[in-house]
Amino acid sequence: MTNGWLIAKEGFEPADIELHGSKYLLGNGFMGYRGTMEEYGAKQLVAVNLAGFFDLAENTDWRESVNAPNPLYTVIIAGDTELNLSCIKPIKHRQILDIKNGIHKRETTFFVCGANITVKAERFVSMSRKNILALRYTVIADKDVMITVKTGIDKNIWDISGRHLSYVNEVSEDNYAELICKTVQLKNRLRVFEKIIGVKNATNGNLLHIFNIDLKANKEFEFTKLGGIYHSESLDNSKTDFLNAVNSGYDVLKSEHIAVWENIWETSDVVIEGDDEAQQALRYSIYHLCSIAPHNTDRCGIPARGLSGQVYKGAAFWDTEMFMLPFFQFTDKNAARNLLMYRVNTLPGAKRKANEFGFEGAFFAWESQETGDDACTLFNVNDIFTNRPLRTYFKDKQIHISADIVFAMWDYCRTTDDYSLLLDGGLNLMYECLRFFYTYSCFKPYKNRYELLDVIGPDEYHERVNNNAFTNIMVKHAADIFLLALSRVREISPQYFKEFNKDLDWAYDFAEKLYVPQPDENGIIEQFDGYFQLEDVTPEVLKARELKENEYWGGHGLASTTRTLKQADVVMMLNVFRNEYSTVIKKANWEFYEPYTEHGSSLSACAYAIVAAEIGYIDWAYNYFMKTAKVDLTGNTKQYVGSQYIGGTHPAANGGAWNTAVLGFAGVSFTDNILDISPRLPKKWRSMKFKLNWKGDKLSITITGEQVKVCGITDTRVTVYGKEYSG
Ligand code: IFM
Repeated sequence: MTNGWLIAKEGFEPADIELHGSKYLLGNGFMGYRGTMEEYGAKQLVAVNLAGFFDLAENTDWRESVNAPNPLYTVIIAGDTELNLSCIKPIKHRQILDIKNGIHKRETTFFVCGANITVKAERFVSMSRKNILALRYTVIADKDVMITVKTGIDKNIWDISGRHLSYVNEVSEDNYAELICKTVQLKNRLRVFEKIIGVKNATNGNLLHIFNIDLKANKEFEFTKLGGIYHSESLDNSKTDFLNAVNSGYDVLKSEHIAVWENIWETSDVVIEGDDEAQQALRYSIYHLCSIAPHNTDRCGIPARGLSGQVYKGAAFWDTEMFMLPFFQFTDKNAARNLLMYRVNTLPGAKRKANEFGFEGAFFAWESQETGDDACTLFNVNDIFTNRPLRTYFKDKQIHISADIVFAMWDYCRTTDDYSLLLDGGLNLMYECLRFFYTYSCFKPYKNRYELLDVIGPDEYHERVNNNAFTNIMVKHAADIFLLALSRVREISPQYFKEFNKDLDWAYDFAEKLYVPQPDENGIIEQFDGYFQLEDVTPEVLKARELKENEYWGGHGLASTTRTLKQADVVMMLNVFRNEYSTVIKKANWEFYEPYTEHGSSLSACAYAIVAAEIGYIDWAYNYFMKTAKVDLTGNTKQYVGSQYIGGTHPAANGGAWNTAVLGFAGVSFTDNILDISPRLPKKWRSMKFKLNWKGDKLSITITGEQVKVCGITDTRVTVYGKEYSG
């Protein structure tokens, strides 16, 4: 199994084309290149998905991320037959993703024209030069055979909702092709380059190079090619940048790329001894997080389906802050800061949204693109019975998003000790979020408390509820955090504090009097007002009541009048506020809510895993961990909500896998000044080793059973099972 570094599949099933496109994804934060074959086109879901580059699909009001034309397109023709894996049954086929080095490989043997012709291809999306993709392509046959190679830039790529690009100019010369496109609505430019190396001039127009090769038996024919994709600020020097890459050549680019991945793994790998399957799944999750992190920009978030396509419009949700950020803040401070600065940069959009709904302050987009205006539509799901769009209230009522962002910012500051984020707009963002919650809330004088009415919590099956426990506690924390952050700013920059100068009496009152639902006499926290009165049925019962597969359970659907919930809600809250609830309360709620939870979102299992680890239900924790960590390996997730396609990669679950391993099993938790490690490893795990950045210290942690060794502490404080660590 090579220590979990290779994801490999022998043989070919046409039914796997879609799953493998996501499973074998390459990415570098700027673009994602799906795990498709070089000869594939739109039908096989080829896409070069671009981060932070959005536009309308033609003739629709649907704004989504734009897919670029494919500069790595290549196909072999033997006789009259195109060697296309999706059309011809191969003799042999193997697909490999080397996650250590971020390299995709395929090897396919076709029997055509009386010869076994084997195509081998290796490609990568450069981690060192964000605009560059590279391909090495080899053909060999066991008999002499004439073949034709067709390679170039292919415009025939996957677009979920319609065309995004029109073509302004095409150049095809000297084994070089260039395509200038513009987006349909904003007319933003996209420039795609391609150059083949290692063949005589073979340019044929139409962005293609076509050449014949007299292939001699058992003699390899090989060429390399590079692609370049540029938009926005990277357009300026695009041709020079691309030609520089061409001058460097495939091998140099490949070594640079591998060197960057080596550095990434140096800080982010988690080594598990005793459980190869968990090791591979966890590394694979980390691979995805690192492939899609915005390494070079603070202008885009991480889409809910990573860079695997246009599902969920390429937008960022609370997934980033609540599920992925812990990984980045502990292993890659630069990426974590970029993600949070993206929220600072999109604050104007959040203010426009609050204003649109009649509130003050900042109401962040449920689905956030480049401006922070909400891409979420009022009709998120199509009814499969009528095929009519269903009104959903995610955009209007999932207010916890603003609190999630405040919470994540403070965690970033506390773990990295980088409070400068507050001065770079973070404090102001917190203030605006709090202002929004204050104006959204309802003060009940007879109870002397503020309440949050008409909201949706993480469980999206119950819309427009009152006092959702998760939402209320998140907002209460956001209020406390803002006041703490304010004191911190007073210490680090009295000048900034003086200029900030706001009347804040209301904020103190709100923080003090916001209602947070408490455990009842059985220790159970009611998910929202009236939840306990709902029909007492589990997801299995609802499944049996379905009239049609993929029927939507939310809105006015099957789950709305029952206790069945889509995803961890109260349990998510116990996971986030782990230091605030006793083991008894955690156990009571975990046991109560678990049977009602459908896990209809890939965000759910990790919350159950982490809390299970904390309360000592290690086998449960392990099962939920594996479900989370393997989500993109098995592809066992919902593919449709109503008639809406929601497939692709699941970076929140990838983050959840790391969180379960490090925060759950290794038991890492922290307060303002102390990092505690209280491990409870699954039985099979003989040891676990990982690195964490803690307030500037680069800690190396090794856990063997209950023994913990920490290296790298300078002047920070670390405890193990609550006792100060002394080495
Ligand atoms: O953010 C999630 C939400 O919680 C459940 N539906 C899918 C979204 C994107 O992952």
